Amino acid sequence: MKTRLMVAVMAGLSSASAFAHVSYSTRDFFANGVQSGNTWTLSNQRVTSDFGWADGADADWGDSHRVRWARFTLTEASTVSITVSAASFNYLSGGNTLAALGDLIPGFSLYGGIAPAAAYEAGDHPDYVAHHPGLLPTVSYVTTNPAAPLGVREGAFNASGDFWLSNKLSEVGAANWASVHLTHIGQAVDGTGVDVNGDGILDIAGDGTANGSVTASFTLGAGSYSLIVGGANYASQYVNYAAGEGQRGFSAALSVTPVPEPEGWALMLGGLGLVGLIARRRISAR
Ligand SMILES: [Ca+2]
Ligand SMILES: [Ca+2]
Ligand SMILES: [Ca+2]
Repeated sequence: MKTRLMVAVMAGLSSASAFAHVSYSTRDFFANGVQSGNTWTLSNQRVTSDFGWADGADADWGDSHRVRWARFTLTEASTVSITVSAASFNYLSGGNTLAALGDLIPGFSLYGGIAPAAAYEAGDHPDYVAHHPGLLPTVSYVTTNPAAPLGVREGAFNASGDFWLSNKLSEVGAANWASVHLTHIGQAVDGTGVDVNGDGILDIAGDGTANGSVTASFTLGAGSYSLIVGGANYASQYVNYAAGEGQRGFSAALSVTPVPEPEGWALMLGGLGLVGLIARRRISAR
């Protein structure tokens, strides 16, 4: 409530800004930059809709509160395989047992970089601010359904491209703006894909198998990365908002395979060359 009030106040001061809550809490795959575990899993994760990720893939971006953020740090170049799967589970909320539905159509985006660590700086808004560089900040909308007007929503993220995050509201758009650049590396969607402009033509290809699970692999250098996970049922926000409000469950897994260093390749190739030399000598000795 307090947060919403503050957002309302800040929106009045800067109506073109969009706010984003970002938390990696409990979703840090490699907390200490160690990747030797090779496979890590996050279970019992929830998102507050089945469309949050897809909503961030259209022109007005999406509400960062409807997706989950995870992070990991690689200490060396690696191939990272990411799998996100729908999963139902019961959870406690306000003393009641509620169900996270297991019918999520999962989608995710991978970015280089992580959101600023400090959530608050004296005099600035405690939220992070998402922003187009060199353009007016964006505001994200959840629906245009006149039967359920929801208006402007706090929070913004770009599922299909780069975006910038800062926790210094006073600097947004200024020349000295201190911000973190999240560079879009790739994305993946379960099922047929997503039509984000309603023309009946898919704009984002799916993995072709609607089984509640999607996997994609990326070859990455050492560094820190953000993973954003959410629902890819773009149409549900227009036709059935109530259903879209339901909590959806998922699990996520990372599998990390280090890429051999150049010296490693040289040793391997050198070894092969030696084998070849021996073979040739044996042939010529006959
Ligand atoms: Ca949107
Ligand atoms: Ca699939
Ligand atoms: Ca389309």
